[in-house]
Amino acid sequence: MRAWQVPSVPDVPGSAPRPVVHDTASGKPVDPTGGEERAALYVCGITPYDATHLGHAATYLAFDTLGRVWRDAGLEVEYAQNTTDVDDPLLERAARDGVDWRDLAASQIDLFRRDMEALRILPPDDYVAVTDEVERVAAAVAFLQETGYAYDVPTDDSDGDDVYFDVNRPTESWTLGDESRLDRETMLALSAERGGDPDRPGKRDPLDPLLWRAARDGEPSWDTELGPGRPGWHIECSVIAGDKLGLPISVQGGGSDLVFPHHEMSAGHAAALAHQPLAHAYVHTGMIAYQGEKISKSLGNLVTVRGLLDDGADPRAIRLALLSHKYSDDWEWFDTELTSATTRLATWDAWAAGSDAGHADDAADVVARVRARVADDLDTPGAVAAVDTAIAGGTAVTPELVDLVDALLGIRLG
Ligand code: 5CA
Ligand code: ZN
Repeated sequence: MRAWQVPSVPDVPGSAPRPVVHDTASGKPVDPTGGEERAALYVCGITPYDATHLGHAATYLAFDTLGRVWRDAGLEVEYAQNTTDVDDPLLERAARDGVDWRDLAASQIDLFRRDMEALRILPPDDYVAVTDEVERVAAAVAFLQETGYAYDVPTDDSDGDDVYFDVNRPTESWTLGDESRLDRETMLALSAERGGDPDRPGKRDPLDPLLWRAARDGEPSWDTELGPGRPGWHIECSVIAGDKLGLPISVQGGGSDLVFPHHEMSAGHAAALAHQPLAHAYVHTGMIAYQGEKISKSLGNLVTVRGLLDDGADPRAIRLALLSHKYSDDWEWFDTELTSATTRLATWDAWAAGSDAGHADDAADVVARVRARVADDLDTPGAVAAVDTAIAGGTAVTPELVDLVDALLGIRLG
């Protein structure tokens, strides 16, 4: 599927150090490329049933930053992202609003593309709709059935059986809890909250996740080797990541609400399919709140990128506001975030437009400091502070500094 327009990224002489990022699975900072010259990134994409909110924007911006730092460090980056264009929340919203689920998904994906372009987020090389991968997912589920990792659960409202993953069947590269480091009680609670069905009768373990849902009346389905039905959630990301990037990938990314069950189960599926870990590192962004609660399509407390742009916000200021927070922190958006970012941006723009009244030989130090900050677990607040300090200290602007701010922070000054 078409992704979105690639923003220009200037080449800056020299290079960033190879970045380390915090890996949820090990709890440690790691170089997820394992020292290779290629980095493979998979980021979980949107479920397209409502507008891009600031939480989404912050998450995709964090991985955009990782891509930029990898490039600046001289690595070849391959990036894939899915869009969950068939799933319960999308179908429920389409039914509520009396629209075709396909039209709803197409319109929201279009909006998302426009928002990503406005924010100058690097697009994935492969932007993959789950509805284009159903055959591949069905083949993977059939393979898991043959190899004993999947089993059927009878239904009373369909002609076919649903298929579940057996979390207790051992693999060499995954055991339940490996990637999330959570205890069973927490896993049960999160599973119920986030799309799982621990109370479904007939499962071997309440935590076993759905791999394939047999066709129901009024629900979309595809005729496949498993019979008519549609993919479960976690398997889509394992299959797409493996198919587009090859396993193990460097980073499996998304918001912290995906740690369990989504990334845990995606890793389990990948291990059962390929006898490989899904990823060298599982990197998670914090949750952004608004009016005291996590911003969420289902809660409806949305601050959307589109809304801010329509109110006249400079997209660079939205970017700068988000970059002023550490990607892994949970934080709350206040309307003042945008006013302070707009003020900061005006200072940066004026500096970029100024004549060299300061000492130009400081510029190389600033370049090195900004590079070091972003390479250290994407410390963008540190990088922003380094630019602030340089300006306050009278560092003269150079074309190289302007290019660096553009290359690493995605903000074109002047
Ligand atoms: N389609 C699935 C992933 S396969 C999904 O979670 N879609 S989503 O539309 O609900 O979320 C898209 C991305 O935005 C996910 O990485 C999610 O973790 C992240 N996200 C959602 N809400 C927030 C928030 N309030 N703050 C930060 N990130 C968020
Ligand atoms: Zn996903």
